[in-house]
Amino acid sequence: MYAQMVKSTGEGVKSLEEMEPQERAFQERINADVKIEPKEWMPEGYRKTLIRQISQHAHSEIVGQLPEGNWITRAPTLERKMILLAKVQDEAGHGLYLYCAAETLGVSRDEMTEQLLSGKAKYSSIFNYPTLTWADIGAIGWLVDGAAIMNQVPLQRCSFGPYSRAMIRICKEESFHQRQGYDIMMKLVKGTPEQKEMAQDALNRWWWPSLMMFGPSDTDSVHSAQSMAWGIKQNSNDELRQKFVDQTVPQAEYLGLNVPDPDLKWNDERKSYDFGEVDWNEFYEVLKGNGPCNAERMAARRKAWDDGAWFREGLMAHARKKETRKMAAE
Ligand code: BYC
Repeated sequence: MYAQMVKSTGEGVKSLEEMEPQERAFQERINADVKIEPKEWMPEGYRKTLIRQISQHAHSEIVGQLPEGNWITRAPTLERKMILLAKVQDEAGHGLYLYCAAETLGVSRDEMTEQLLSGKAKYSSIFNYPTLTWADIGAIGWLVDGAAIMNQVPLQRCSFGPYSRAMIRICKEESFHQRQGYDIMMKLVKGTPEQKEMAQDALNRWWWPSLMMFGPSDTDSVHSAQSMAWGIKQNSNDELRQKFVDQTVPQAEYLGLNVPDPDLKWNDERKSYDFGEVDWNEFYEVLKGNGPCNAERMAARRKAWDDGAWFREGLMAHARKKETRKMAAE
């Protein structure tokens, strides 16, 4: 597949013949499924693309703690509270592995944070929506983690070693998260009519934003062709969105809930669902910072960064002291 992509000179992707010898050798290693490690030579564009994607992925994990964290104190039972706490903690862990993977490419964690706080780096659009009821925690686990897994399983085969290895562990944890979300939805649909209504309302609000997580349509995706040629992405945004719809619609049917899309219809010829058009205007508005919670999320991250200043200074002072003692002892 990569070889084909690389041969196609469409969409600005260079063919093997057009490459300088060093770049061609690099591309041939990718085509042969050899992992690229941090200290090896790589084209500057490959490095930049990875820093952009991995850091944005890391920011998403960190910002993603906020909508769910909102329900930790209000989870309906002690067991649900413990599970939610553990899940939110897992997201923090994912953010840390991903920041470490990006650091191997020569960018510091402080620089990445600065890019997030200045608005230069994005994070997933999905986390700019509010969590209004407990059912939203179920819908996030089921749909948001479900979409994340669909996107991230192929990233385990990413050509860059540290990202690929981080994704293996992350995917294991995400599948547990997805099941806990579905479990909350199962409980609600089997509960009172009000609880079932709450589950339906959460599906209504989270369905379309979950489809937006896969990014713009293939015709509008600026990075896909090159990222696929480099083996960073294995599938296009539309391919993964379709797979997600095909996997999730039967799960909604099993729950007895209606997917809020009047155009959703099984296509027997394609053995796949046809579905309605995503509201791309809403997607781009959220990306521009105009979603329901963008300002709140950024304010929370800025506050966390400012409140943590004394701790970062303490750590640095401790490291300097240890270094001085070590040098004195030598
Ligand atoms: N939100 O050319 P395209 C999770 C941006 S799950 C915001 O297709 P690419 C979690 C894109 O960055 C979520 N921005 O780009 C789950 C680009 O802008 P820049 C995180 C988006 O990179 C549960 C522009 O639109 N997952 O963490 O080839 C609990 C053009 O797009 C979005 C990942 O990040 C969006 N939805 O493809 C807790 C997975 N979509 O950068 C946490 C890794 C697109 O040029 N990332 N944009 O300014 C990817 O797989 C890819 O980066 C994407 C986009 C599929 C997201």
